[in-house]
Amino acid sequence: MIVCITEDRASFSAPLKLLLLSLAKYCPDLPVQLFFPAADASFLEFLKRLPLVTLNSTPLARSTGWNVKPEAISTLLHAGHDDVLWIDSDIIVTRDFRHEFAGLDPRVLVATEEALWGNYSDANAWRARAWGFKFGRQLPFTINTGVMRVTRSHLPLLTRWQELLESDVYKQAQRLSTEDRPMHMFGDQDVLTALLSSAEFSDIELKILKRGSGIVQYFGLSGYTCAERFQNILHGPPYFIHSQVFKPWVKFAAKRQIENSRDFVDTLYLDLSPYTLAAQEYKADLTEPCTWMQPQSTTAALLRAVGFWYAPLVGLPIAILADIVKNANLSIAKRFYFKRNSLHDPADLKRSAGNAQQ
Ligand SMILES: [Mn+2]
Repeated sequence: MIVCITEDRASFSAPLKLLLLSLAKYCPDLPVQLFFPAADASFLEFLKRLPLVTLNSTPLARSTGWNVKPEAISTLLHAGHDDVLWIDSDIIVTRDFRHEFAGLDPRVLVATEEALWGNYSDANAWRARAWGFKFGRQLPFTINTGVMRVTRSHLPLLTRWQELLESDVYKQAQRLSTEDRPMHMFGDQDVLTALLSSAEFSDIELKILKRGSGIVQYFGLSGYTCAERFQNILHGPPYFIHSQVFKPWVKFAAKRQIENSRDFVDTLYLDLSPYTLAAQEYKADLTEPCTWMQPQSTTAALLRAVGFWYAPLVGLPIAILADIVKNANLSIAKRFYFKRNSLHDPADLKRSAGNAQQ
C-alpha cells in the first residue's frame, strides 16, 4: 500500500507537515507519494527527515482543488502501484490504521462516513437519480472521500468519476455560489456517491470507516458527538481526524472579532478541535507560525484545561448541548415533517429502494 497526498495551496504547508509527521509516527514504514508543486526550500529541508515520502513537484495535468482525487490516484495506479490510500491534507493520523486494510480483497473500496453536519443523507439514492443514473443500491449515508483505499480493480470507476468532474455541466456548477449550486454537483464526493449507488458500480464492495471509531469528521457542532467521544474513551482514539470545511490554521491565522453569539459558539467549538489537540505534539517540528494551535479565548483555554487536554473531554459540554438540540429537532421533525413528506420517512425509503430494484 502507498499513501497518496496532494495539495496545491502553499499556505497549507503546516497541515501537510502535520499529516506527514503523524503518518511517520503511527505507520512508520508506509511509503507516501506527495504531490505538492508549491514546495519551497524549507519544505524540502523538512522532507529530508522523512525518507519514505516521495515529492512530485510538477502539478497534475488536468485538475485542481477537491477534483484532483481520481487523477492523482489513477496516476499512481498507472505507475504500477496496486493499492493506493488517498488521505486529504486536512487530516491528522492519531493511531496505526494498517490492520483495517491488511488482507482486504482488492475489489473492496474503502471510504469514510460523511460528517453529520454535511449533506449526510443520500436517501433514495437521490444523487444518482439527479444525475440520471439507473438506481443500483441505497447507501446508508453520503460517502466522504477524505480517506479512500483504491486498487486497480477500481480504474473504471476512477475514469468515470474523472469524466464527470471534467464535464461541462459539473464545471459550470462549480462556478456557482454554494447556495445556487445543484446539490448532486456540490463537490467530488457527491459525484462519487452518485456513481457508487448507480447500477453501473453498485457491485463494488464497500468498507466504510465510521465516524467515531474510524474517523472524526470535525465539521460544525455535530463534529464530535457524545457517542463518538465515549467510544474513543472506551476503545481509544480514531485513526483519522478530519478538519473538514473550517480550518483552524486559516480561521485563527490572525486575531478576529466575534460577530454574534452563533459565531461565538462556532469559533469556540473550532478552538476545541481534536485536530488542534493532536497537532500540539508536532509544534516544535514546524517552521510555520503555530499561534492557531493556542486557545484563542479564555473560555477555550478553560475548556481545554477542564477537559485535561484529552480530546474526548475537551468540548464535551458543547457536544452535550448540540446532541440535545439535534435530537429535539429530530423528534419534532419526525412528528411534523415526515407526516407531510413520506418520502423522507426511513420506512418509506426502504420501500421505495425495494421498488426501484424490482
Ligand atoms: Mn478534507
